Amino acid sequence: MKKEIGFVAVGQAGGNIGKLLEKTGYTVLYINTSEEDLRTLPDAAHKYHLEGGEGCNKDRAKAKKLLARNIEKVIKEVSGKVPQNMVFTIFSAGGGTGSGIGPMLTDILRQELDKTAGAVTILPGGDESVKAHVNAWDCVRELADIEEIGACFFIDNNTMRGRMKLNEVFVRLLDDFVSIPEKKASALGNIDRAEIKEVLSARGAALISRTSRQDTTTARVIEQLRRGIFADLDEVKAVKYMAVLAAGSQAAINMQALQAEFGIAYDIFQGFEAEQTICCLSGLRFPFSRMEKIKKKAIENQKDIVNSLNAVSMNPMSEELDLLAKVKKPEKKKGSSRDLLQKFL
Ligand SMILES: Nc1nc2c(ncn2[C@@H]2O[C@H](COP(=O)(O)OP(=O)(O)OP(=O)(O)O)[C@@H](O)[C@H]2O)c(=O)[nH]1
Ligand SMILES: [Mg+2]
Repeated sequence: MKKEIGFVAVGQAGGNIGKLLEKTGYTVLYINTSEEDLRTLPDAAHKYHLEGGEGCNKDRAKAKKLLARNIEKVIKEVSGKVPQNMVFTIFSAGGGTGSGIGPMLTDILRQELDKTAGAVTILPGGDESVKAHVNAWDCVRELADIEEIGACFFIDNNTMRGRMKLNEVFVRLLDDFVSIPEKKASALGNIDRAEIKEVLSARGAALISRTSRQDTTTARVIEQLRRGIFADLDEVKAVKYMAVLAAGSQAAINMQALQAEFGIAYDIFQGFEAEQTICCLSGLRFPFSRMEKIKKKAIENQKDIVNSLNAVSMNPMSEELDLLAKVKKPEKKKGSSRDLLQKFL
């Protein structure tokens, strides 16, 4: 199953997560505007530097222009290096390169290359800059506008302290879910490859949780889905698929209770007798409530920022200090050099 999903990692955060996925056995193409960022990936099999780029210092527009300039080469690169039909882009929403290019590229993968394209995006932590929040809002707005997008994982930097730790937790969760068909089969029921693909193809947000066998109760699974590494779910309940591989029999997880919590699913896939419980919900609403908080954080500082920028661009030193303006100047007499000579002689 690992061979059936490819990744295009854009920007620094994308690269950090891509690196872990590649180590786990997935195909990853890294794209960046910064050669320095790409140099932090010495073991990467496929890297592409956008010509003319030297990093985008959180400037999304700059990143978009660079993608536009290189688009033919990028499409060729993706078709050559990432042959998988199902592809996920990975990028942070708060930076410049990944945030600017990520949504555009996801749409292009879908439309130009006819791939099933989902996204893994990272939301900024509350202690990050106003610019990071503004970028995140713009990025997710663009992502939510893509009609035929697949599953989108919103990793939230607010949920855990260490970013690298967050990356590791995410990669393990995704790999656990994708590897379900390779696990020991149960006579009670299994989740197959087609079902995994269907779950990951659903438009909307997605969540994955893992619960140990001894901890497996419906309440605990709900808690882990809600308090994991992903952005808080939207207040409006909506879900398309629920895939639950349970550590136990049919009685281990109460699907009625799960649906009462998250909404009625269009379809449910279940497997049993696993070593641990792995649950994935997809086709959820985008985390619009969380995005409203991001917008609030950006706007609450708007007045101060506009004032600062104005304060710097204004020049209050309007008057000229012509101290000697009132000193009487001697009248200039005009005379010929011959008259002057006469005077001094
Ligand atoms: N979880 C996580 N977040 C990260 C990581 N690296 C950066 N971030 C977050 O990503 C945002 C910064 O984006 P980067 O990915 O560094 O930016 P970029 O895409 O390289 O864009 P520019 O450098 O601005 O051109 C901030 O919100 C960081 O907190 C990472 O490895 N893991
Ligand atoms: Mg960067």
